[in-house]
Amino acid sequence: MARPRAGGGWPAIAYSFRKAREAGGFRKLWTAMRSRNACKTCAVGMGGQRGGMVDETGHFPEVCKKSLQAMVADMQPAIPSDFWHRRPIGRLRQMTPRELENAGRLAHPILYTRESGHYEAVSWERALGLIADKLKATLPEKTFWYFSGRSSNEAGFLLQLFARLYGTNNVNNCSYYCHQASGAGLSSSIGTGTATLVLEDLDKSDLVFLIGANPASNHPRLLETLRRVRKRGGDVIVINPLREPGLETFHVPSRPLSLLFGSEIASSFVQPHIGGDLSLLTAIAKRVVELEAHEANFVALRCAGWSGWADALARWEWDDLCASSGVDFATIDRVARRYAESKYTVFAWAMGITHHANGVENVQAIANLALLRGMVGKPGAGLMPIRGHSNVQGMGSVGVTPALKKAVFDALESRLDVSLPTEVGLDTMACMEASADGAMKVGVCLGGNLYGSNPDSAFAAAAMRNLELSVYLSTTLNTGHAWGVGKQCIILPVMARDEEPEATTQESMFNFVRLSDGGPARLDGPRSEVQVIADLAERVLDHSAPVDFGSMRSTRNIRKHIGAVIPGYSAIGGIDESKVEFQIEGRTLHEPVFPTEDGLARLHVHASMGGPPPESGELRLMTIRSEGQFNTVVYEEEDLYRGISARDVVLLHPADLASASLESGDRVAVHGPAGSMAPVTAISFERLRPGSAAMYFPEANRLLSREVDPKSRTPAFKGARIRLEAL
Ligand SMILES: Nc1nc2c(c(=O)[nH]1)N[C@H]1C(S)=C(S)[C@@H](COP(=O)(O)OP(=O)(O)OC[C@H]3O[C@@H](n4cnc5c(=O)[nH]c(N)nc54)[C@H](O)[C@@H]3O)O[C@H]1N2
Ligand SMILES: Nc1nc2c(c(=O)[nH]1)N[C@H]1C(S)=C(S)[C@@H](COP(=O)(O)OP(=O)(O)OC[C@H]3O[C@@H](n4cnc5c(=O)[nH]c(N)nc54)[C@H](O)[C@@H]3O)O[C@H]1N2
Ligand SMILES: [Mo]
Repeated sequence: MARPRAGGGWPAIAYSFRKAREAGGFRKLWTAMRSRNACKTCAVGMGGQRGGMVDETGHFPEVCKKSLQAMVADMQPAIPSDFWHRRPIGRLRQMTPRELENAGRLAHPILYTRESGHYEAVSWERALGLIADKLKATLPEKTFWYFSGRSSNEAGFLLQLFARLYGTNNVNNCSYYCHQASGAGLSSSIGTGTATLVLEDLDKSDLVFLIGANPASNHPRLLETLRRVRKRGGDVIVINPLREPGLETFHVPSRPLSLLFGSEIASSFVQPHIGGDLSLLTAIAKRVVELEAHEANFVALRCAGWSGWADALARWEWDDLCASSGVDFATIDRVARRYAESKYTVFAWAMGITHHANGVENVQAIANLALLRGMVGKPGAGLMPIRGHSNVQGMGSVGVTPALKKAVFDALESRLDVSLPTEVGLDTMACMEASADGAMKVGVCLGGNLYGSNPDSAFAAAAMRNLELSVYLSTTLNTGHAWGVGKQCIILPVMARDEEPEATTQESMFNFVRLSDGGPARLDGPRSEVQVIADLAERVLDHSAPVDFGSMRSTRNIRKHIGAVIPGYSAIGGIDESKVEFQIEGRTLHEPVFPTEDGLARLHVHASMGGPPPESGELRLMTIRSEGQFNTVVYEEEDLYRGISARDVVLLHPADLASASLESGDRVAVHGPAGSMAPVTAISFERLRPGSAAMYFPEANRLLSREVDPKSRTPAFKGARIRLEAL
């Protein structure tokens, strides 16, 4: 039985002390945490030149467990060189994500060959030589380049440039498995793909919609901001099939009263079906119009498509909207009335919205609802995708996408006097499918865990097994290094951002660019990411490239290029002298003029309201993160706030347990579209809405199909249907 508890508080603090011991003392960890580097975990953004644990409004200390975990992981000693013989690949595959992460830091290049069956330490010279020879002997279109969001803007920019000069646009990042639907949806609505507001705007808002997000675990620093909204008399309406305990009450560690007594975060919870958001958001909009609470001038003068959308809203039947959203009319009416009263509303969302086959439509529906009352294009209100990795947004900005924006493409070609490939590049899932078809020979991954983050794990392993060479630039071991390996696999150990010899930059979800100073190397072996990329580029492009990659070992030189070619980034060119961090130009929308061709926002009409209802015996499944993990890296088996002590579980509403004649604790087999998992413990979780089941990512990826949203190519990680079988 689950025993949920409030979020944050003493357990988080006690945990800090435990972690400090592991890191070799509180002072050592404190110094590391306070160094002038951007926080390594989520994209709320922390640290940089204001010092660690300081947010964009200057609040200090802002701490979260995950940032401590990430830091302590980087402070581990090196994996000993005899480790690899003791652990052939078969053994590595038996290790849990946690054991792999705790094995230590990668400190020397390692080479795996299928014949030998294990990794072995090799010299940098040999590793880089092997990779360069292989790339030279391979057609560029038979390679792909995947980037996680942990690396710097400089490393991202350099590696995508190298890949394109080598000859391919198969360049993509983890955003395709994350917020791509937000970028695509927002661009189609308002002409820009990122947050329209800054952190300070939240301090002016009187209402926040928090949709499909669990920031208590995943963006804990936002909880202090939400606490302030509530304290000022504002409301936080949470839309989530699961009433997250951490969003009910959160003990903000940096606020003594909150720490002792806890702060209420959610004013109310609305629990749609998994995937019911499009209907729910449409229904709220319909009700706002019925109440005549929309901003008639705004939708008429600042938006295109008002009359078409108004007609569509009028046509939707209440019964259909309530049935497909799973929310009753009284609740929709209450939410619409509260929204109608608000002067400044912020709409924030995360993976509960994007991880669906209609993710883009979900995001458009959020934008529609915000535009309906003129909540985009003024201070204190706006649209706020809660981004994942600490620099995933920067990766997109600096060109880590299959297609470069035309302005960037032109500027790069003319500044560097090069011609770049124009073939259509493949997104992340397309690269995996091409690998499965045998059309890919080499995959290069800058960080991340492409295997672990993929739906349909058996497919992902088979796809990567087809590669002749897989290459990783990584800091620690993960399941991808065990399962996501080609005939040969080379792992190059790199430095974390606070070990880099030179400064690097990162972009937060509020479009704020931070400067990280770097710091002393903790270990002998790992190299700077940009140094490794420059070395490789020089070898592969045989010094014949028009670009001087040698000079790009210095991040300062890379920044000059970024400043010259990336829109809104010009201030980065002088940041080494000025040390002034900056807001990217043209992103924050405090005026209702939109960066579309005609300056108008677009209201979108949606023909259908998501997929069909589940068949009898089926449940909707969402795969979620626990408090104790960061993506595919699991730090603890326990999910503290939800009160779940193991990960091989399926959470079910008591009514669903009863109708399957099960009791909490029973063992079941879970059958999904791509595979089955057994045994799994069924757990009664009354905070879920009936008909919905929840399981943990990445384990549950074994079940999920490769269905993607056709408009953003994001997998439906939260849109699966499962059946249970009693064991
Ligand atoms: N501690 C920690 N922090 C992290 C991460 C981590 O793994 N651990 N990962 C980072 C990354 S890369 C990302 S992208 C973010 C992820 O941050 P989140 O998006 O908050 O994480 P998830 O757990 O994937 O899902 C969030 C919520 O969506 C709800 N949900 C699922 N399906 C639906 C639905 O159909 N509708 C609605 N309305 N809600 C739904 C779930 O109940 C859950 O509460 O966090 C970042 N920060
Ligand atoms: N079922 C299901 N699947 C999902 C999701 C879900 O909710 N459900 N979420 C999706 C989402 S939102 C995302 S973002 C993806 C995650 O996708 P990824 O970003 O690919 O995966 P991570 O687990 O975050 O990658 C962690 C690894 O990055 C490496 N690393 C850490 N720091 C650094 C660094 O400074 N430099 C370098 N070079 N490497 C570093 C370490 O080796 C670590 O093991 O998963 C997706 N998959
Ligand atoms: Mo993510």
